[in-house]
Amino acid sequence: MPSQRKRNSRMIVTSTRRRPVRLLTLLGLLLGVLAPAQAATHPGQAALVREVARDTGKSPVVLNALLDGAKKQQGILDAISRPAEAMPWKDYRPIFLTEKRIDDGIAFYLAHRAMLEQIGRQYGVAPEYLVAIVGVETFYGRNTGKYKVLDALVTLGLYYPPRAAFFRSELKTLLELPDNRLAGPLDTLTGSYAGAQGWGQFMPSSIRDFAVDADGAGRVDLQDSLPDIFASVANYFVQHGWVSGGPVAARAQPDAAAKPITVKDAQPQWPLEQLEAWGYAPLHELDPAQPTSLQTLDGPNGTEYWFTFQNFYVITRYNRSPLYALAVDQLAKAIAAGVQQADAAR
Ligand SMILES: [Ca+2]
Repeated sequence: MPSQRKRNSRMIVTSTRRRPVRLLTLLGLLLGVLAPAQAATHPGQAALVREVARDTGKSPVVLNALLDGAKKQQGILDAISRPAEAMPWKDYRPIFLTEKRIDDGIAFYLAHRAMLEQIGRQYGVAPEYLVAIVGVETFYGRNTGKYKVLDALVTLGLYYPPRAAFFRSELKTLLELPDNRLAGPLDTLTGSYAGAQGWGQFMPSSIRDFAVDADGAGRVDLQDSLPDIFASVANYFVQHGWVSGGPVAARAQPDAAAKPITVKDAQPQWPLEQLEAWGYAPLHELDPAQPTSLQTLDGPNGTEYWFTFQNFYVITRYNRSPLYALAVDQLAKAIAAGVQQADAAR
């Protein structure tokens, strides 16, 4: 078989030519040091290295070595080119609102309660929302991503024209981050195919702008430090306008003559009483002056209408999808209810 012959010949080559190969590698490294521009492995690498070196004073040799070690991965290009899932709420909700995800969230909350509630008080964000975010993003840290972050951002920033501006900027930010803002050496970091890292799936610019060293160890570690992970999510919320104690979403009941409403994003744009005047009634008492928006979703038992508020909008700053924000809200409420039940049973 051809493949067998190929394997045999490769074995011979590697065993007899080991030394010359190493010498060549050494020579290559030496040439790389003498002429870093010629060492560029990726299109646009030389310009990127020049910019990062200029803006940070980092060594072009070190930057080139990092980028030379990064690989363009076809799997990453395939993953990002898949059509966005335009999934109805009735199919989206069951993915995240599973018994296991709720139970694990309750157990996680109870196991780390003091830390979570301390961070919740400090930032003014109810801790169940912090737990729900990492529950939806990574199943409480279990699936933080298997791709090398450097590969992901090199692939999308240098080989994917449709979103190159965004991902090249994230790649540049990654290279510019001080070592103590990262969970480990840059070439060892793993994350999603889009280069998001840690339990909360932070992009490099979010690490730069919103990540917090909450445990005081002198390093931001969104992979292994629970205080850093939860304080960083809380800080992200606060910096995007989270209202402490404010509502997120509440079911709305339309009357037969309710005015149809479509919104372009989840930003609250009417006082609740305006939506009431248009035929949407809250199921529970709510502040009629509360700035509100409305989501119309395709639920398991027909159309669902939801009043959404400022904090819902903040969750859509984490992920644009209103379905995501509603799933986080419902998971958070289920976790909070479970914790209350556990308390009552004691
Ligand atoms: Ca830390």
